[in-house]
Amino acid sequence: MEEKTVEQAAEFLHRAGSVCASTGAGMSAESGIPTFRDEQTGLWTKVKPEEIATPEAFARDPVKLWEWYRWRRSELAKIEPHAGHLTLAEWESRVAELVLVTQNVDGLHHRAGSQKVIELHGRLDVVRCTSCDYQIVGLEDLGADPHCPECEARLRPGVVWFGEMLPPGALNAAIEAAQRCDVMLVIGTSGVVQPAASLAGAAKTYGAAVIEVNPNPTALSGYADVCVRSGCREALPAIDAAWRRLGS
Ligand code: BV8
Repeated sequence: MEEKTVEQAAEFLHRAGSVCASTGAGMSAESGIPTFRDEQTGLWTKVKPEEIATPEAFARDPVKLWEWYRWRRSELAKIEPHAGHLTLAEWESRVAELVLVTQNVDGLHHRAGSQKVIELHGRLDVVRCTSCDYQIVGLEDLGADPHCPECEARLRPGVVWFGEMLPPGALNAAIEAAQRCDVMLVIGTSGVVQPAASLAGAAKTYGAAVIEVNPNPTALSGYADVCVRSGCREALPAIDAAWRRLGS
């Protein structure tokens, strides 16, 4: 990992009053969750999320889609947040404001202790009724084709599918945080999925310094003042150590 970019990132954070961290699947990769576009394992090799994580795919074959979510929920039960998640949680007390906006649906930021988390695409550990307002939180196995105990309609994963609107409150809060921040951290996202990918540009337009933490260049790299070309599990603690060397 290039020491220079780590030091530069620490400098920006040291001077920041407000920080927005935007995370994607690369944040969870080192906890063992496959990303969407990197080398895939298991079911990911055979499917394109944009084609199956949709209301149409659920209407067409709910049992097949539930098989995918049942597998992903079972995987979630086996994994832990890593040092990068813990570092972001700890940074909430290091700056006046740190808002964490995540595209991830795995809940790892909460488990790591982050308090101010905006989840743009929902959560895998939430399941809700397609008809009434029943919902259940947890990762227990609900079977192959779960139905609502209240109204008997089919249950669905509590995530936002492609083609579905994001939770309006979440998206507005994320845009405001991006526009308000002095530093935007873009961590582990390819910048493909909209409107989440627009946050980095919004932050840049409003004068923020943008730091990308990603081993690979992405669609958002052009906005970055600093690119830390490393995995976030190693990069975030390294930036933290450099920041501490600058004094609290
Ligand atoms: C919507 C939940 C209104 C489900 C997900 C323009 C404006 C608005 C919408 C659109 C638009 N253009 C197109 C659209 C439609 C669509 C879209 O963006 N399509 C894409 C494919 C072009 N967007 C939507 O439908 C959104 N809805 O806007 O509503 C609307 C509606 C209809 C029409 C128009 C507008 C809803 C999108 C939400 C989809 N749901 N998840 C589930 O999980 O089952 S998206 C899912 O995929 C994730 O949540 C995440 O958002 C995305 C994956 O992206 P990344 O997180 O970036 O992951 P990726 O694998 O791509 O990249 C990983 C990165 O990590 C890589 O760069 C890699 O190098 C890096 N990495 C790897 N290891 C590490 C690492 N980095 C650091 N450390 C490491 N160790």
